[in-house]
Amino acid sequence: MSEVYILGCGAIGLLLAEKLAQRHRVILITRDSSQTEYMLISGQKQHRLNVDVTTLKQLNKKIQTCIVPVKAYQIEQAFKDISPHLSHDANIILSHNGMYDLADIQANLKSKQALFFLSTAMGGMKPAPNTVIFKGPGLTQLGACNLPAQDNLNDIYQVLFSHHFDPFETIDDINLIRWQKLCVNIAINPLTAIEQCHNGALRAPKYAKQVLNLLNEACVIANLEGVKLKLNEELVRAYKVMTLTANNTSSMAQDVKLKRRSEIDAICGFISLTAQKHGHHADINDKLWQQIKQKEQA
Ligand code: KPL
Repeated sequence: MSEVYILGCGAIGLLLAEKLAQRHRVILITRDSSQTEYMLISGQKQHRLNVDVTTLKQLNKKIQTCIVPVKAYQIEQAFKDISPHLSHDANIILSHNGMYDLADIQANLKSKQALFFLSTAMGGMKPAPNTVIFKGPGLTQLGACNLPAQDNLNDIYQVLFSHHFDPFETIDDINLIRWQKLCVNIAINPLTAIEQCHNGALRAPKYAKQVLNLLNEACVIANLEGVKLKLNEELVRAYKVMTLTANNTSSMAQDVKLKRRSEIDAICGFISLTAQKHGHHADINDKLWQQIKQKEQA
């Protein structure tokens, strides 16, 4: 049994906490220490998560393993907050949608601190701040972002993820899985946010052209960046996630509905800006980026 800290109590943070708490001591680092009970609803069943809760201010010892499942635009602050509390050889596991440049974080790590990226297609939705509804299984993948993480990858997999996570993979090429997850989010998140529909609804023929065009642009830009994505494979992946999480409301659909900031900058915005960098256009991604920004500001 080890101790796992989770900074960020979003849907994915709570889904990870529930699985890890079956074998480990899980400590959620929250802003609000008055919230001490967290619940998981899966089908007709509901249970209380077996987790402890603390705040950054209350942390009084160095953390060995910390998962940081926050939004892409919160990573910088989250990392600043948690850094002073990490042990000199801590394992830090980031998990977010969209693309975020990890260079600054990597540059600020101590030489033995290991940085990982965890990508998951599990579906979760929070109907209340302390409750997550499990909305569908999905592949979870873990990869190393620096040399210490490469050395620890197998140990972290064995200790934390070899039980209760199914399907699960460790991955050599972290950049590839980040792009693959980006494609899933490009295909699903903005359209579900605009239509306010479940992920599964996007399988209807009326959305096929848009999904195809969005992913085609993403694959062209990935290839320009040296990442060999194939359109047919990204389409299969996106439609598979739509099916596995058919009843889920994507994180962006929830953000737009609740008038919260979404991750669109790191999803369609990233494609649009990277296209510009190469002297190209990504008009369909650009259009959805603007549409979601307008909804955020409304
Ligand atoms: O990552 C997701 C999200 O909602 O942000 C998917 C995989 C699309 C599940 O809903």
